[in-house]
Amino acid sequence: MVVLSVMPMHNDHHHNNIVPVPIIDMSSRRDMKVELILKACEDFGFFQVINHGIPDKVIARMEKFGMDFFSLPASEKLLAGPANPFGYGTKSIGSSGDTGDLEYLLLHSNPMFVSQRARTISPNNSKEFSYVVNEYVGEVRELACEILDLIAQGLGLKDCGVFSTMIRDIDSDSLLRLNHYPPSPSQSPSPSPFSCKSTSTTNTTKIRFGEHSDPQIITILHSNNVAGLQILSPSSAGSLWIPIMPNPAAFCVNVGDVLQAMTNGRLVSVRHRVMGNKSNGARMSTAFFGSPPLHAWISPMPETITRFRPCCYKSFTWSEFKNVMYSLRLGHDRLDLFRLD
Ligand code: GA4
Repeated sequence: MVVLSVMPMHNDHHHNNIVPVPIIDMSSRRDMKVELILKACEDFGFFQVINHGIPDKVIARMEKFGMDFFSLPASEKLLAGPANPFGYGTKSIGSSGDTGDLEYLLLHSNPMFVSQRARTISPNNSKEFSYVVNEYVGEVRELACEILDLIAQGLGLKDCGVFSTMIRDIDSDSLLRLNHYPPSPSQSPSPSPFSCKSTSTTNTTKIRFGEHSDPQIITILHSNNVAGLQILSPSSAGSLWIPIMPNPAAFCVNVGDVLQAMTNGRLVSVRHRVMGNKSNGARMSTAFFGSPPLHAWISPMPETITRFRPCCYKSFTWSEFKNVMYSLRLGHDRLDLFRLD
């Protein structure tokens, strides 16, 4: 069965808009998945998957480790930082001056790097930490590959494994990021029972992680039941932000810059952000960023170049792209620098 969810818009300028964000049932027929996933990637660069086959236990174990880590005293967490780019980070994002209302753990997904990091992140339990991370990464990587093979089929590519091969490569530069957005300060301490002010109706929204696109091929994100993620509707001329309802039974999937380049702009690397408001609790999300190896060449696939869609991106290596991305701010449209004019 394929379900399309209908979500209300909360946007200053578009009060009455209803935008359906696709939810795709991974247990449905292959041809239906191919069609719907491709359309979702063209229209939104984003969709959710349910019945994905990743055991709840694997997700729960990963998230428990995350929550236990973020509950430690600041002095202990700081021993696993600063994030440059890997390790524990708080407030600062990247190295170009961006900040957010969160703390995070950023890890390279290669098991060798995981076990090195485990020693500072979980000194008393490093073997178990590595096990839990490797198990989680193994599962989400497979889900990413399954989705990428369906996308390649939908695009009619001769080599349906062209994207998944890069992520499965032993030298893949894939990452895992755990984000913890503490409850807004206004929420705690809890209001006095004698106070006559109502706090539940105040709805000041605050940016917790600023607007950006993900640089990699594909992102597979899981979150707890706390809202905050919004995507920018690619079809709107102005800024039309679509709130994504949290659903712990689903994974969010989004197209990254590399997939946009390799599909010659047919699939869109969606801009997204995380907002918080006074009624939010603590949000935790776990994102897997499926990446090519550093030396891999990225160029539009020949099948995506047509008379109506001439080649619009230069060829570049992932390492070249990474150097550019780290030199720019979070919200920069970095892929634009690789456009052919
Ligand atoms: C955005 C997506 C991932 O979270 C990330 C981020 C990375 C970082 O936090 O180190 C970057 C950002 C992200 C893109 C531009 C640069 C690099 C922060 C930043 C300002 C881990 C990634 O790969 O790119």
